[in-house]
Amino acid sequence: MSRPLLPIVPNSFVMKIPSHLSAVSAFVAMIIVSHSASAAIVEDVGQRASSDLPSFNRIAAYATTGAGLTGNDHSDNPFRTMWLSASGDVAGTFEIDLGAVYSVNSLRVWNYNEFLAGRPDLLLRGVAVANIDLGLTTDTYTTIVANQAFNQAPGTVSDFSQLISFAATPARFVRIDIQSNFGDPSFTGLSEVQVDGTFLSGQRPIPATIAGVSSTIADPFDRLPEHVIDGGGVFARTHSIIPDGTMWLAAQGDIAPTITFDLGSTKTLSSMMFWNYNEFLVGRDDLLTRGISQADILLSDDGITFTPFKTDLQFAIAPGDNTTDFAETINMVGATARYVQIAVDANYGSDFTGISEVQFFAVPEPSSLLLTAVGSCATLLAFRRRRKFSLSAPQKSPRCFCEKVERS
Ligand SMILES: [Ca+2]
Ligand SMILES: [Ca+2]
Ligand SMILES: [Ca+2]
Repeated sequence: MSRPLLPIVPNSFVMKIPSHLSAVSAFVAMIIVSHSASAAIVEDVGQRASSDLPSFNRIAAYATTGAGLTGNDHSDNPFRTMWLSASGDVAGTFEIDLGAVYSVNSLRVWNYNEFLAGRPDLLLRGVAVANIDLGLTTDTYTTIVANQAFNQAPGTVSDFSQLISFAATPARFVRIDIQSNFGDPSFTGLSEVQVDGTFLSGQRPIPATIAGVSSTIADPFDRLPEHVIDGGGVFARTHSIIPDGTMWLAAQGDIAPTITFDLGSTKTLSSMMFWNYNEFLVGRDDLLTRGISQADILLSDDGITFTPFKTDLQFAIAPGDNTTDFAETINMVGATARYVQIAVDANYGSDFTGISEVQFFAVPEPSSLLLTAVGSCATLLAFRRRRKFSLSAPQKSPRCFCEKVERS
């Protein structure tokens, strides 16, 4: 619901804006005030860890999707609620992909909180010291907080969260670079991490919920349809190969299932991003044939009556690794609806069918476009004016909506 905010104009720029631009800067200032930058928890983030413990249902996704949280109290049962490293990876990394650039100003961390009677040593698996790194890309991490001390979890169901604040920094990626745990020789884990920030730029998916599915495989599998919209398994346009906690799988035999998404209210869409079913086990390439080969997309305003929007769309089989960008972009221009349904025609040959992740993107609101344009133009004009006085050689400047905005 929150609006995209203006790009931050550094103080040095604002100070040097020539007087004839004062009207523009005043307008920008007014907008900044009227849309005051209230930071909020970034929802549905992607994540990855240097290793996971899927055989014990302790994967990175369970530490960012809210699993185990009731309000701010976190469960003391790690089953499907916490992340734990593989054995031996005691000083690894835990990374979060915000999906867009935010001005990030704090993390809220719930340390590893596994409780068993007579086993207080399990709490030694918590992160003791870590660097907090931020980056616009995963190649440009900068350490924002070095050697941050983490609080050990109490082993009780309670709010034991720790707020780690720092100077607001533009970033898409957050890395907890673990230096040590509290002494466990084999494992390190976390219960939950939330990132607080203010949206700056990029494409954010529309928050969605699941309105319905034709079927879902039952326990002991955790392949609920929610895992295709909660960011579980997504990282920089790749997706995890671990299905439980990150993918949806329909029940055996329901090879042409339907899954229906609720966008909360009627939205004018621009695109849909789709990651096919990506489960991989050595010697089991057949698991990838659970992916969708062909499907229709239908739209509805009431969730009852659906109208075909795309028919017989083709989808690629997933790569079965967690390093390939295999996101497929479907053009949704012309679609205005609250509900979107994927109705599968066929999969790649399995008696199961599933999906890893789906994201929907809206056409930006006109007001947002204007705000972005005005903000960009103010920055650019200030920059151009400064260069006019400071640089001898004229250079081409990128064009934007400046002319239109100046006239309006
Ligand atoms: Ca959790
Ligand atoms: Ca997923
Ligand atoms: Ca069809």
